[in-house]
Amino acid sequence: MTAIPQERRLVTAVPGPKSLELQARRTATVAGGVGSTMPVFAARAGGGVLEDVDGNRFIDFGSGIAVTTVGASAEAVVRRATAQLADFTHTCFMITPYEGYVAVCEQLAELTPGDHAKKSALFNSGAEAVENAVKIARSYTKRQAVVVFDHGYHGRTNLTMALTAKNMPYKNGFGPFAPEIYRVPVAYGYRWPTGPENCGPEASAQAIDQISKQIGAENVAAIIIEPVLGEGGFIEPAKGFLPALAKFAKDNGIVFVADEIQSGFCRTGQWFACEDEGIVPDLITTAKGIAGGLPLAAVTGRAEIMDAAHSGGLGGTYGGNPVACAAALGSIETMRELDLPAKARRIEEIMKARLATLREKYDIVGDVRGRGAMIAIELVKDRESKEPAAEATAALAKACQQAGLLVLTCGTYGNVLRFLPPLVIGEDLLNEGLDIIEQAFAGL
Ligand code: PLZ
Repeated sequence: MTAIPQERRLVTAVPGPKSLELQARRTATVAGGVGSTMPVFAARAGGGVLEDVDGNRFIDFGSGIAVTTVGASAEAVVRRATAQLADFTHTCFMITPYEGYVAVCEQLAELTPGDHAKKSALFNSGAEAVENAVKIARSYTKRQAVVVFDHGYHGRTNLTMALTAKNMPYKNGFGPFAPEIYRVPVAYGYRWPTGPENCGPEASAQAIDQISKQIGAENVAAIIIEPVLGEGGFIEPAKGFLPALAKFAKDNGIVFVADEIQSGFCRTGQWFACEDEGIVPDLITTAKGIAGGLPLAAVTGRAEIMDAAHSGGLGGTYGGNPVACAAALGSIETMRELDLPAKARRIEEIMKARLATLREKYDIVGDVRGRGAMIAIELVKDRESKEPAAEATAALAKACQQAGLLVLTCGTYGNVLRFLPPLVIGEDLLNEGLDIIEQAFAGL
């Protein structure tokens, strides 16, 4: 699978001298608005390990934000992408099409929920896929309004900034934003005022009431939701919420869009997270895990909706690039061969058991949640007030990184530690990563 030894190894301070040198070059030439979580520069990566330019090896609990699900250099991805590179790098599908694009659309039709006729269009990034889902839904419904949710994240382009909930760092100072976007409550069980058990029905009633009274269902083109909210804090909408919204959409001729850019492609222990409650979305947006690290994104959905946009209305120079399509076919082949949904469920079992002990031991752990290999801890100053503990979260992430474990944070309040290991990570490394997390809590 990979030439990199699957072991953690620290041989210099973090960051080491070579990373520091590159950091100086970067500061001089890379725009300040582009941030990085880790102060080290990558040299190679594979399996569950990322090696930096100084030879330090980190256990990877980030997967480049849920992208390298099959590892950063999966054999089938490298093999197929390499062969495609040698054949041709680009023709532009809008000029002279090629088989790889069609083959990826066939895979998407087969793998996404529902047995209706499906079609897809391919793009470069998640944000671009979401933008196109909006275009397609508006064409189909001849309506304009788009409904999104508290804590939702959908990208950084102009339209998707408007769809994204959190101001800093995504939107601040970057307006004006696109019109006809409306935000309604989401079923955030841990923070629901009347408790998690009431959250699903109450939140869906509130959301539906707001849509009906403030927008008018007949004006709504699309409802867009992440079946597990990612950047907003790994929030699993309380049970019943997604089915209620999907039914409301169906009853009112609204296109129901599942944004599975982060949660899709085996990450949550199923091929797609919306399968958990049997949701069959009208459209589904995918990216990240689909192509093992190459830039590819898709909108997949009911054939009649996907065909609503006029011929030539959808596209882009690079959308469905042949090398990215070859990588996607390699990535999907790997997911099937290694049964990665099962691997994600095993990762959940191991992580949840160990994180439950952390919750017993430390009051700062307010909630442990997530599914598959999309697991998070929400940190609070005390369990009664649930005041977010953002500083402790940042300190814990830093302590883990210093000890050789790459972890990420997220959440509207910046108080969520999130874990997104590659699904091919070995159990020894997974447990060693969890040891480091335990040590970081002990050292708080
Ligand atoms: N929809 C659900 O998670 C990307 C963003 C990181 P792009 N999430 C990581 C950052 O700070 O930019 C994402 C997502 C969901 C859409 C997107 C956007 O995907 O490929 O980053 O455009």
